[in-house]
Amino acid sequence: MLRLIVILILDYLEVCGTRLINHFFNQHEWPQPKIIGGYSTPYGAYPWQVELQANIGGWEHHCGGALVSETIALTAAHCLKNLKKSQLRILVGKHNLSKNDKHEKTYKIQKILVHPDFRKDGPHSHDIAVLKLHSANSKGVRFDSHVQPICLPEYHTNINEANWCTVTGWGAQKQDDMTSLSKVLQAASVHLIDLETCRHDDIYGGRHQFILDSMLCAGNLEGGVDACGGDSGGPLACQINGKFVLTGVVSWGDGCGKKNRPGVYTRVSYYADWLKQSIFELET
Ligand code: 4AZ
Repeated sequence: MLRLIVILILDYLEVCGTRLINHFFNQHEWPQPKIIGGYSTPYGAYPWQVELQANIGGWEHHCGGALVSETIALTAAHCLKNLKKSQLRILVGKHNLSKNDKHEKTYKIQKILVHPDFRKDGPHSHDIAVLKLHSANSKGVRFDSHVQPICLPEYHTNINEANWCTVTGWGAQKQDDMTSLSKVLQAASVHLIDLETCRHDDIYGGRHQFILDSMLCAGNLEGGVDACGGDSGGPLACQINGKFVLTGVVSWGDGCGKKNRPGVYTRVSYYADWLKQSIFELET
């Protein structure tokens, strides 16, 4: 009953970046080789996580994404490469890929906006896209205890205020085995790495893709904790002023979990204006 009241209040206030199911990392727990160096999550602890499936001779896991409103999800532009919108669908409330989850719902995609500069400044640049979900009732996704939107940052949001961030996905658990998808949603706690450090010669300096200001590096320079294939498009969520904010979108990296090769994410705050405009355009 109390839970129902909280949901009704959250729905009414359109609060983003909150959750009813908590997930605290126990640093002493033996790390399992998941996401890379992550943990299995409790169902509903990342209620903004969506699964993007592609139909390539049958529906299958393709990428992650993040729900930001009743009708809009964000993902990485590279996840949409060579696919028509009829070959894509979004699942919300997903937890275990080999089961029917209690709160899961599937949506077709009505419209896609890929960032106009995608790949303009290198192979992995401006890797962001906005998806409008198609639903029979025009209201879109119904939020519940296991399905909630994440907040978007403003251009000026100081993401360095976040003391910890979490990347989530069903992606590969071993970097040399891209087929080792996880059944249950995984989460790993990662540090934000400043651009200057990430551009060092022994990290991503002097490589084929320059680290742009529109990118964000996160992980562990020692290696061992990272996103990997199949996590792409999924959220890097940071807690800022008590709310989870979509700080990064899983984009690329040299392998997964390697020393001095952190994960590279699309820096969502950099796109705040484009996102506002695109979401407005798609919602109206
Ligand atoms: C990929 O192939 C991919 N370690 C995603 C994330 C990272 C590397 C590769 C970051 O989708």
